[in-house]
Amino acid sequence: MTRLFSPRLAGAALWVAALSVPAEIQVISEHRSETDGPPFRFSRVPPASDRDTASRAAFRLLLGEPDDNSGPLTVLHDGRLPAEPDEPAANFFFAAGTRGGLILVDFGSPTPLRYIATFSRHPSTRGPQRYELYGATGDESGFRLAPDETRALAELGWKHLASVNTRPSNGPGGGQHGVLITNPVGPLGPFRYLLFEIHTTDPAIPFGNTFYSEIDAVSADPDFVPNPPAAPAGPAPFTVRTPDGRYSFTLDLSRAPELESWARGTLVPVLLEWYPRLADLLPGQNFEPPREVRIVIRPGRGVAATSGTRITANARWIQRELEGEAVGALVHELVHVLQQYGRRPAGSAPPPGWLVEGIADYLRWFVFEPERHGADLVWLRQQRNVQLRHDAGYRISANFLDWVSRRYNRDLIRHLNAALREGRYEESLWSQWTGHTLQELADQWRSETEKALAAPEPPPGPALEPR
Ligand SMILES: [Ca+2]
Ligand SMILES: [Zn+2]
Repeated sequence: MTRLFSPRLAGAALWVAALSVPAEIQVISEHRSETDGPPFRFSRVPPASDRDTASRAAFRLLLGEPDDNSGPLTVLHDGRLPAEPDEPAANFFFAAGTRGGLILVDFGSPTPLRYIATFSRHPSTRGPQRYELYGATGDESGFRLAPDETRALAELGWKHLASVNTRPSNGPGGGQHGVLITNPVGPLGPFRYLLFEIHTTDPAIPFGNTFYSEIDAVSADPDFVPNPPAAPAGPAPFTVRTPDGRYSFTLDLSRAPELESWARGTLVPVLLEWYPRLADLLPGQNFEPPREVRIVIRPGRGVAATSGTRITANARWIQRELEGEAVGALVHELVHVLQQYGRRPAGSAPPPGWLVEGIADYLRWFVFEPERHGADLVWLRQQRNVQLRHDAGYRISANFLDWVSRRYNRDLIRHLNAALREGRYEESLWSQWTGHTLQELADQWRSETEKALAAPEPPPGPALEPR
């Protein structure tokens, strides 16, 4: 665990702050739960703005370690709020297990402010906000931008403006939080700098670092000319629909313009053909497949991830895999959009991860692109020391699911998916579907596959596994 604030620093900052808070400053906070209707509709905190002073300010991280899944600092002043209750990339947040950090906002010159507002959204403990806010012109005597371990911010010329803590007395505080900091008798500042000393909302838990969605600072100057940052250089997001109008896909390549022609020429036809087909393969009682899917391709880490109906993919990885795995990886994510196992009844057991990923890889490697041999015997032969564990996940579990489907029940995936989505999956169902326990199936599959792998490689010819 990284320690960001020495007790002396934090303590001194709070103590000095308590004496110097201007009595006029008001802090208003509002909290909406995800069941309160449209998100971020606060009664006193104004809506987020992309035409405020902060939208063109420079944001800098002075201290703290962002989480691997966090969006960049720019999400804090793009005027956008997350569309999903849990959308890591649309928020900025510090790494799990760390204690927050310091974010500097620089307006370039001293600016009087009508108000400052902060917004956050998370389904659980990372929803509430807890921070100390400071302002400075930069001309204070002894002014220092960044604090050190021995001197409190107030000793470095920073003026404490507000203490914010929106953590409710009961419950984790999931939902949306909005905070308004204002001075009813006049402007705040003028300040050139704002400094957010951000704390975890609960040092006792690893997941206490708030998902911050937006920071607004609105000028008090009636002549302030909003000058929002130039639109991203890349193409504007575009939407395509299946011919029947039933499903739509919005592709955001604004940060990966080099992939636009691949997306339009290669990816889109696959989405339009395969999403409806996969939806038909994963039906359920009273189940409506999501009709609107958003795909964001931007430089990032890893491969791709799905949250609700939003897929995020790493542009750098896609670029390397244009001829390889790029399309298949997105088909795998489409399966996650259709699984919607989050909709199972509250209180039911979470679906085993090996099945979630095994089904996605089964549909990808055995249904969408069997000709690539990415999870079958051809692939297994190329692996060294592969462990034939049915619950290993991804391709190995996909291989197991394919084997059981062909051997015992062509409707296996359909049954499995429905049970997982409806929250009634249990191991005994395997006997019902196949006449064998899961353990028996796993043993049979392993010994048959081992035998096949030990046999001499068949001569190249027609598909090894006709389907
Ligand atoms: Ca934002
Ligand atoms: Zn997956």
